[in-house]
Amino acid sequence: MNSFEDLMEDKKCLGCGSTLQTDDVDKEGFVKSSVYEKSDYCERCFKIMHYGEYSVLDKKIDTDGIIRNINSDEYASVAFLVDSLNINEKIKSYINKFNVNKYILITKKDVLPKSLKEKKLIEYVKNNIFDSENIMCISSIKNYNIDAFLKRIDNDNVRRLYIVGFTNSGKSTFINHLLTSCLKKPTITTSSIPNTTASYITIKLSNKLTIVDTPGFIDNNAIYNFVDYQKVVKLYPKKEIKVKTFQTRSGYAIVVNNVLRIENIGSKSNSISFYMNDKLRYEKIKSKNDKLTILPSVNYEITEPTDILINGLGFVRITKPGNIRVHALDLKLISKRKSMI
Ligand SMILES: Nc1nc2c(ncn2[C@@H]2O[C@H](COP(=O)(O)OP(=O)(O)OP(=O)(O)O)[C@@H](O)[C@H]2O)c(=O)[nH]1
Ligand SMILES: [Mg+2]
Repeated sequence: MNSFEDLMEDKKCLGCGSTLQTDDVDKEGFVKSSVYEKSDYCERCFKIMHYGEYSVLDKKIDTDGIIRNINSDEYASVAFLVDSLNINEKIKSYINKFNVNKYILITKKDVLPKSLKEKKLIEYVKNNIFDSENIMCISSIKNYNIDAFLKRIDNDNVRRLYIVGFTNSGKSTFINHLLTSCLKKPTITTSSIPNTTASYITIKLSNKLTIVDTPGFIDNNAIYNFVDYQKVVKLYPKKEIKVKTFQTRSGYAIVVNNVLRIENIGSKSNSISFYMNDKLRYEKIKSKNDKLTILPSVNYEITEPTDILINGLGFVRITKPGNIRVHALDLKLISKRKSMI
């Protein structure tokens, strides 16, 4: 028979997968001993769910360990979730580390403007990140393509599907949606702060299919490393983006909140389109106005339509050849790619 301690070790938080414990308030899985017996959730999950009070888990996610575990599971398939506003080359090296059957799900399609066609996204991922026929766009919130994906994995006889990807890519929201569609209660904690899921959460979705939620990989170059978490929550779009396009003559700049300044330093006018939260404050100013010039900057020579990515916020499309200067909170946030549009 198990001792009381053994039983205590076995009880897991339904929201984040941590083992519930009553000893250390600063460690994952903490609940007060008075409520341990009746708690299904740790205090952190409870506060996120009921009060919108966020605290970030102080835990280093063992990415290599997760990948190793999955690769050594002979029944494993992987769905690698990629946030549609944050498709960058870094993802490629992570996907390549999995040597099991793989699917790429481009998430949060509902936040993309309708003008950005799904075909373009899939083509971009296929040509630049992972050359496969197993790439789909989904939206958990709008129930888009979820049934089609379930049908696909059923046809492929997938038995254990690990949901992996960077933090905030929408893994737990996706699983909650699967639970709802199977008439089960959506139990997993979700939030737009990093590291919401702390450990594996295994859910038997049907007799044939088990789903495993995993802690998201941390990207040291993403916006949540540079802005406090309460602000991160506000920066990310919640609804379909209305693209903000500015015809910008040479000697003008666009400033977005206190985060980003994009300046036309070329000789000709350019068209600058923001694929990010349209509720942020966008201001067109003359270059001589020094707003945000205190932030570090990088110059880009644009020779073809280009997207400048601001990791975790979205991207800015520069349409015409020219020269652009970008000031940002940190230059690690910034990268560029050939425009996917
Ligand atoms: N608009 C929209 N938002 C989504 C969708 N899926 C997830 N989100 C939001 O994205 C944020 C992150 O979602 P989570 O499901 O917690 O992400 P995760 O990948 O499980 O994150 P970690 O557990 O930290 O690895 C939350 O604010 C969700 O509401 C979607 O389909 N559409
Ligand atoms: Mg999660």
